[in-house]
Amino acid sequence: MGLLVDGVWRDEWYDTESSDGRFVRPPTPFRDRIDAQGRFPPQNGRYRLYVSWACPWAHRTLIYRILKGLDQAIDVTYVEPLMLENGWTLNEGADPLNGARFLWQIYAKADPHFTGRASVPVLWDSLHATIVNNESADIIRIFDAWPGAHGPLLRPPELAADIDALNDAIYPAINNGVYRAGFATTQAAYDEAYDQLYAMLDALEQRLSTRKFLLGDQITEADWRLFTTLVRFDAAYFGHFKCNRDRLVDFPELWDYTRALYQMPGIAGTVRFDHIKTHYYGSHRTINPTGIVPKGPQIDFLAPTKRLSA
Ligand SMILES: N[C@@H](CCC(=O)N[C@@H](CS)C(=O)NCC(=O)O)C(=O)O
Repeated sequence: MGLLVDGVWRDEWYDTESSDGRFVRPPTPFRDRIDAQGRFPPQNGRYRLYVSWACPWAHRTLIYRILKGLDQAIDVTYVEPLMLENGWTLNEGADPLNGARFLWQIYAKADPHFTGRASVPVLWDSLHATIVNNESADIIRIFDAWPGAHGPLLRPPELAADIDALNDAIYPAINNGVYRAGFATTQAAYDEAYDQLYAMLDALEQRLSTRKFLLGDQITEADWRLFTTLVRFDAAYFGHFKCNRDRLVDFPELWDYTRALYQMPGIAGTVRFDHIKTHYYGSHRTINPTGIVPKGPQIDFLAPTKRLSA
């Protein structure tokens, strides 16, 4: 794990000393939009995603690529699951476009003086040889609005305010909350993250007792953003990040809900538990120095769900 400083790679773990042991996720630097009138117009075949199967943020973009029918329009390069001293790495041949062997090379190509973390996902423009956007929250909206994209809008205008409010509550407590627990380096920082995480999971368990999905019968952006964290919960966060008051499977509604989303067409193919477990348990050597990857748990995401049977 490391970062680029003025275009040069440095192997460094996250700094939590300056924040009382709290993990603070750095802001995302490339935030351009795809816009018919702008520098980056929508064009099939022009843009490429760099993603990890393991990463919950990158996973959002893989889900949208499938749901929106963009698998022919947007190519994908997958990084290897382990992220060690060189950061995310790529196998030979994995990146026919740029021939990168490390993800940081993509960032340095976009900006030879780049300072910051080389994270996934990346949406790359092959025409200008640069990064359009590396923020998953933006990339999924780019895909949602892509001309000719399949399916209903996942953030329709009439639900946008409700979706945003849910995202704003779920991101710090759950999506980033599991990382805040796992990467904490003081007891107080861990305790705070753990309490907020389970308070929000309890609230959502309650909410889902009267709703099929977060906003009712319709699946929206808020559901997919929550899903990528929930689907990893028992395989990675419960053990590796010490989020261990309850497993996902101990919450009847959340577990049924996660299975229903998993069973939507095309979604199971975006979930790779081998990458997820190898990445988390193998990469974070400050948390798991041996790098041993647990064999379990055995979870049946294909078990029937009441949400899809009615
Ligand atoms: N805000 C970003 C966060 C992406 C992110 O943190 N990705 C992680 C993998 S799960 C990463 O690549 N980390 C590398 C690093 O921090 O050096 C997004 O949602 O797209």
